[in-house]
Amino acid sequence: MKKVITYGTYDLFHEGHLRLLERARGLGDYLIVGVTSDNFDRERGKLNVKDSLAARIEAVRATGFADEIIVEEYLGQKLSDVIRFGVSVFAIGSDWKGKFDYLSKHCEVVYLERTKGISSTGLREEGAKLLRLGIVSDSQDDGDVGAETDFVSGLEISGVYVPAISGGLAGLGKGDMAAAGAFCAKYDLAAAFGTADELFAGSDVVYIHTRRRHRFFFAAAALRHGCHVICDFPLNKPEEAAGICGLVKEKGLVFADCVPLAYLRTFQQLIWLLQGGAIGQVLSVECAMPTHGSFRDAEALAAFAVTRILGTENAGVRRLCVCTRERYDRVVFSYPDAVASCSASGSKWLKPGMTVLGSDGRVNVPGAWWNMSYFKMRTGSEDDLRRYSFNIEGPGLRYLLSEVTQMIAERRGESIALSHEEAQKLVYLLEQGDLL
Ligand code: C2G
Repeated sequence: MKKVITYGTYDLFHEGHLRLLERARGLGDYLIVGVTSDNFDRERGKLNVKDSLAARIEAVRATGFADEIIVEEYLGQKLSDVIRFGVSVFAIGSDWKGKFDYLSKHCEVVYLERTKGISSTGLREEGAKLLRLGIVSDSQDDGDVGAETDFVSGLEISGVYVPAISGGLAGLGKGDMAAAGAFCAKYDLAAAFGTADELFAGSDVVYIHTRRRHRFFFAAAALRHGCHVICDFPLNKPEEAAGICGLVKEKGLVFADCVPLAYLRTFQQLIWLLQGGAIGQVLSVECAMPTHGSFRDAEALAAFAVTRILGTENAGVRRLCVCTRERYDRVVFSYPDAVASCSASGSKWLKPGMTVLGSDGRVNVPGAWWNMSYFKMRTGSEDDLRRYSFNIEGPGLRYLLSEVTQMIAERRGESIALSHEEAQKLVYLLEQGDLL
C-alpha cells in the first residue's frame, strides 16, 4: 500500500486546502493528514489562527480524503512520522518548495502547486471571510509580504499591479504588464492586474510598496476605492499624512504605516523598560544601519526608533552626508538633555547595532536592531548583565499583517502599535530636518 502524508493548519478551511488534500490523496492509496497543534503554530510563527484544533481536524475529516488524521506537535516530527508510518510520498503546497527536500532520503517529496487567488468566502457555511491582499509595487520586490502572508491565517495574496510611471508621474491606468508578469512568476502569484482599479476591485487590503513620492497617490486611490491600506513608511509630505487621516475617518477604513519594528515584542519591551527608568535618564541613542535601498526610508525608520525613546517634543534633526563612492549619512537628533544619531551607509564595513546610554546603565541591541529579537541591559556594574529576548520569526512583517487583520475585524482604523498621530508627527519632524 502506497502511503502519502501531508501537513497543515487548515484554518478557515477553503478551496486551496481542499484541492491540496484531493491531489495528495490521488498520489497513493492511503492519506495521513497532520494537523498542527496550537502550540506548534505559535512556535513556528503562524499567527492569527481562528479555528480550534478540534474544528480544524473536523474540517479535514469532513472532506473524506483523509484515511488517518494525526496532530503535528513539534519541529522534527515530520521525519519521525515518515519513518514511523512507512510513508512513500510526502506532499505539500508549492509555497514550501525546497523546504522539505531533507525528507527525500526516506520518501518521495512532492510539491503540489498552490491554489492561487482564492476569492470566495471559503467553504464553511458561516463563511469567515478570507482577506485578499493586493500589491502595488514599482519594482521586482514584494517587501517580503508574499512569504509573510503565508504565516498569517485568513490572508491571501490576490495579485500585483506594477504602475507604468511616465515623466515621474504616477497614474492608475494601464500598468507595466511585462513587469507585473515577471513579478507574478517570481513570487508565484495569481494575477497581474492591468490597472490599479482592477487590483482594488479584486482586493480587500492593498499594500503600497513604491518609492516615497508615489505612496500617497496610490494609498489615497485605494482608500477612495474602499480598500484598507498598508503603506511603506514614510509618506512624502505632512499634508499627505494629514490627508490620509481624513480619508481613513471619512471612509471608516484601516490604514497602517508599514513599520514592522513597532510590532515586535522585543522592541516594545525595550521601550517599556526605558520609560520605566531601567537605565536612568537616557543620554544618548546611537544606531547604525547598512543600507542598500533608500537612505531616506532607512533614516525615517531610525527616526521612529529614536523618537519612541526620546519623544518628538523639542527634537531637532539634521543630516550630515559624505557623498563619495560609498555614501555615508549621519542623522543627528538633538534634544535639550539628550542626543541621538543614526549612521547609514552602503559600505559593507558599517556594523549594524544600537546602543542606548543612560545615567544608570546601558542597552545594547547587537546586529539588525530594526528586526530585534534580543537585547542586553547593563545596570549597576559592568557585571550586572541581563538579557531579554523573544523568538521572532521572519523579518517581523507578519506581526503587522496579523494586527491589520484584527483591525479590520474590529473595525478599528488605527493600529495599537503605531497611531496615525505618531506617524504624522514623525513626518513633520522628518520634513523639518529636510529628511523627506
Ligand atoms: N494551500 C494551497 N493553496 C492555498 C493555501 C494553502 O495549496 N491557497 C496548501 C498549503 O501549501 C499546505 C496546505 O494547503 O500544503 C495547508 O495550508 P496551511 O493550512 O496554510 O498550512 P501551512 O502553514 O502551509 O503548514 O507543518 C505545517 C506544514 O508545514 C504546512
